[in-house]
Amino acid sequence: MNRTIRQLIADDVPVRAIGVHDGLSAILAQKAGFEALWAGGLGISASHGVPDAGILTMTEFHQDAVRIRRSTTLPVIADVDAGFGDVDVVRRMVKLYDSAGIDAVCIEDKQYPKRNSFLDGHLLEEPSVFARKIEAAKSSQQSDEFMVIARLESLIAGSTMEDAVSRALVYAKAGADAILIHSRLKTPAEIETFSREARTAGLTVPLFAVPTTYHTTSVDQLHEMGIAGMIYANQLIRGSITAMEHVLSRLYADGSTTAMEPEISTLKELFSLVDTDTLDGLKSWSGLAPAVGAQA
Ligand code: SPV
Ligand code: MG
Repeated sequence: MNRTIRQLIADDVPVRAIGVHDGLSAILAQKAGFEALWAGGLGISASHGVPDAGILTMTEFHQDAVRIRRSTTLPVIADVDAGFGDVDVVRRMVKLYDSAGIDAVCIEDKQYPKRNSFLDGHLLEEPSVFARKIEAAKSSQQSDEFMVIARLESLIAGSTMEDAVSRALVYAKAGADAILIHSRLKTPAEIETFSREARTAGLTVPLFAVPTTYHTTSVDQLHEMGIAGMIYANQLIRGSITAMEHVLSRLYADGSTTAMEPEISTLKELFSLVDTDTLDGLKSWSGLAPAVGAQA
């Protein structure tokens, strides 16, 4: 039985949530030992071949989060952009995600059209309007364990540290179970300052961060700074792009797969990852020779 995000945080275990975009990437992340999964908008959008700019619908994001949920037993944090609409949409969104067994949603305080935080042109939501979304989200959850993470984009949108800290207090008062503080500096300076100033100002909920640009800062260093959860949002899909490009260019150039065979997963590994061995329908055929190529 995996520990919940709340339990991990209570035990002071850093929660490393790795961004995944489908069932297979979720299975691989669980095998690798991560504590939680991030069903991220960038990865899921990219897997659909579209930009992370509010293009996919709530239904599409929800379906992919459910696919991730069903493939693993790890806690799943779903990135739900700015909630996909106003408070009424947020209420329905929470019901959909909570009833599907998703452990947490992360809602960001940006206005539509929301763009990925590493792009430009962000419009921050009014703190009071966003606080109502958090209240609506919290009042719509059915399971006690469900978490609503309020994501602060002040430092992404060029606003001040003071604004970030005051918003954090407003969102926590509205019921947020945790705050995600996002920064795109190359160092964790903003994260460290926010953590210190927010605590001094009275913030008590756990903090999450997204160490994409300040990647030289380790999990332990971030934990020391008061960060409970680290979201590695895009590294897995970036790595898979590199792997796919490598295989594609080799195959295109070589005209056969022979040279790359030692570098790619065997069919046996692939079958095993998705539990093919446990199929009853296949067991009844076990006396027969495997299909051609199945030993590869
Ligand atoms: C995502 O993975 O979609 C995120 C995290 O929201 S970030 O790309 O850092 O904005
Ligand atoms: Mg996102």
